Amino acid sequence: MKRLIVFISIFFMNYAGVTLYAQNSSKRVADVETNQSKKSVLWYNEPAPNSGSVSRVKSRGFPYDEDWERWSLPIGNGYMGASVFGRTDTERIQLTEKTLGNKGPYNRGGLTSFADIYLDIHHQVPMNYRRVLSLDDAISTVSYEYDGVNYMREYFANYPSNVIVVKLKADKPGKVTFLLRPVLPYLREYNDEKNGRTGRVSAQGDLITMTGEVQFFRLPYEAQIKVLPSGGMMSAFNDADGDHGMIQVNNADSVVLLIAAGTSYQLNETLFTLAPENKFTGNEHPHAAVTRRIAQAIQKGEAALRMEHLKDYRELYGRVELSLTNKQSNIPTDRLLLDYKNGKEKRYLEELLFQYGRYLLIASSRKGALPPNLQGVWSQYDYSPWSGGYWHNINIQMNYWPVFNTNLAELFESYVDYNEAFRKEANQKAIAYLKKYNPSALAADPEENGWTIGTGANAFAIPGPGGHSGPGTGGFTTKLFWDYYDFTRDEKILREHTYPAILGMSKFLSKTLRLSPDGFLLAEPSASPEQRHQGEYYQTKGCTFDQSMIYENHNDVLKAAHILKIKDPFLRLVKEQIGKLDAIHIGESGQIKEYREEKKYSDIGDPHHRHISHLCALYPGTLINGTTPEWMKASIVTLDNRGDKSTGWAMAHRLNLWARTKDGNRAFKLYQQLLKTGILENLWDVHPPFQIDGNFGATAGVAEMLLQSHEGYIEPLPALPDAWSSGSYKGLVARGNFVCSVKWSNKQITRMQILSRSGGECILKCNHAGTVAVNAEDGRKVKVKVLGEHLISFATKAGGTYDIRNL
Ligand code: FUC
Repeated sequence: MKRLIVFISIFFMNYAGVTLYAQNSSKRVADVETNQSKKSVLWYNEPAPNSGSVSRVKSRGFPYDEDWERWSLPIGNGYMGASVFGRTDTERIQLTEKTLGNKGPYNRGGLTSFADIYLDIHHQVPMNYRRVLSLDDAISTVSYEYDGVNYMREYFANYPSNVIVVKLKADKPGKVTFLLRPVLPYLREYNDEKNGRTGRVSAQGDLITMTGEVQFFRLPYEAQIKVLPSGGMMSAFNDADGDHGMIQVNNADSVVLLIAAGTSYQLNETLFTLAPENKFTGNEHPHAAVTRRIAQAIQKGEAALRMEHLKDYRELYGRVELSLTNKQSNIPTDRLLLDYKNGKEKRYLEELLFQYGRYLLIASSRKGALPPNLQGVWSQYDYSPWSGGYWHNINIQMNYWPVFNTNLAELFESYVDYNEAFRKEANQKAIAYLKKYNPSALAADPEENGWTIGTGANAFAIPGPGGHSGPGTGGFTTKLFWDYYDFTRDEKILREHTYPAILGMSKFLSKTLRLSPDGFLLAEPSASPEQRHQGEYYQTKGCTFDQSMIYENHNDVLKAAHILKIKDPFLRLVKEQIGKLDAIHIGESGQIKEYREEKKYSDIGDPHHRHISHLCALYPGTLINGTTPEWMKASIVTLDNRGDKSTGWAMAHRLNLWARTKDGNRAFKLYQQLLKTGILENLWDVHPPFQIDGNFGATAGVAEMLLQSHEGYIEPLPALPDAWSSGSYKGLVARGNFVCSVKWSNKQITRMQILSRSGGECILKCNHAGTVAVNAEDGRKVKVKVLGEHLISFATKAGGTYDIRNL
């Protein structure tokens, strides 16, 4: 790693720099690109607007509050998220904790907002206002001048200590004065609808405690805010009922707030099997754990917490750099986006959105916490859209599409833990499904039926497949488990996580197939996610989505068994079945058919449906690839017919698909379209409403344009658009655990470096195999084998770095 860093410091000189928080004038600044040390920042010269009450607008039946969705800035540590509004009159920090659930929109539980933390500051017309979210540091700041004093606030979410830290300071002593006034939202008496929530806020000394219970799950929750002022006076107030505690701070030099929240939720397999009111019975009340976290944070102190946060965060975030321009735009992010929409494109914004996906993933996917849901770890709503769930017909998969290739593999552990916890219930779902649809295939030994998953899962319950999305949703999910191994090449991961997941899935999927009169094995019933025909969800036999996802999973099982040297008679069946899946068909329009019974494109279903599930075999699957040129051509016909216009995540899927066709300009068009039509001022992606999958899919898509490795070799710059004719990246990961850094100019690679983290043979696509030179870090020439006109290979040592020229 050290060696890589040395290389990078030569290679990417323009990244060195210092953190500065320029006090820009809130007056309109000229749009000048500077080439001072580039930072990745979102910034605004106004606080988030305040248009009054929340949830006035609806989108797809769900609340859509523009102030929150478009303008608040998110920080998070996997467990908790905070949306910061940056206001100077009354600041609002909206707090989400992933395990706080209520009845939700479907009576199956769902994410709900934890609290709103208000700070009454009463600074009405500030000067030189600026609020920033630094992606380099995962710190948000607010700074302004008021009445001759410069004020500054800093917000960060520390993962190792699981606390959110807010610091308020001024450049003159005794000037920090505010009322801390947290509010618990959506409180209701317990009632027959079971949507009650109790809660009280009490203040004592320097501590505010928010505690209560959610009726639906009888789920206790608690948050604490510790107030640590330097100088000044502080007093705690409570109303007559003792339900609305507040703390007034007067004339302090600076103040630190430490925020910790938790519930009695514990991720384990029994929670998925129990009735809502019993899921958390007997679990420890969160009071002790929250108190402990606050006590530990006090002991560490703000400066140490900040250092701990930076060390933890930068180690992950700093692994990847992308440079499409040397210049940093100096206009606020909302104007940058607006300009972009009006055709004034800035490469800087394209870089920023890419890195933002990585930022959001680090902020919402950490070991020990639940995986990122449809809103990541940020929801201000009573009932979050689609319950803030883990939708398995594309959304949760897309959340993790950038995790491996953008060098964040360990963030996937939070999904692994969740998936393994629901596996027992998922086995029950598999049994129920087979009993209903294919009883003769049901195995007597319950375990032999494997596991399955349907679309609308969340932190509290999982469904089986059926209805609008077929059993292939399981194979779609397990692709992540295969990639988890394929990118890390960690045999422990393969043995302990990947193989059990994909084997169990094959066991289930193998029993969903029936022999057709022409000798093929077809999933029955089968449904291409959410596609409708004549107003109804369309059900059939052997649609391309189901067949291809079964193929992918079966194929991965065979590869894994081979590596692990596993002999199991079941594998023979898997091999036999693969030969009869007959997944991909080309239709009369030259398209990849969505259904076997389809002739011309869109005989069946909505021609422009947002889901394009029959191309999951192209991405994230690999059944359609460069060695199947006819299918590739047909995929392009399908993509063209489906059209580029769609909702947030759906554009992101198209972006990845176009990248796989190696058409850089078309992929770029999708990226631009996503930026222009699917991105809000705070760079969150909208379906609408806000749905974070599109952010993650966009980041994955950019990585897929710059590096591919699914065809048995590493291909640097497989889909480079003309607009990115020169640039560089550092730290993207290829299958085989090769960390790749590339510099190019005029669309030609000038230099490539590969760190081999796991050793093994490195196969590389190049322009002229004969001219390629590879050197190890000690300068030694490495023997290169020419495998073809455009393919070379060389042996690598684990930990070795290789410099490649004349590609
Ligand atoms: C999938 C999509 C919907 C929505 C939901 C959360 O089912 O088809 O449009 O994004 O997930």
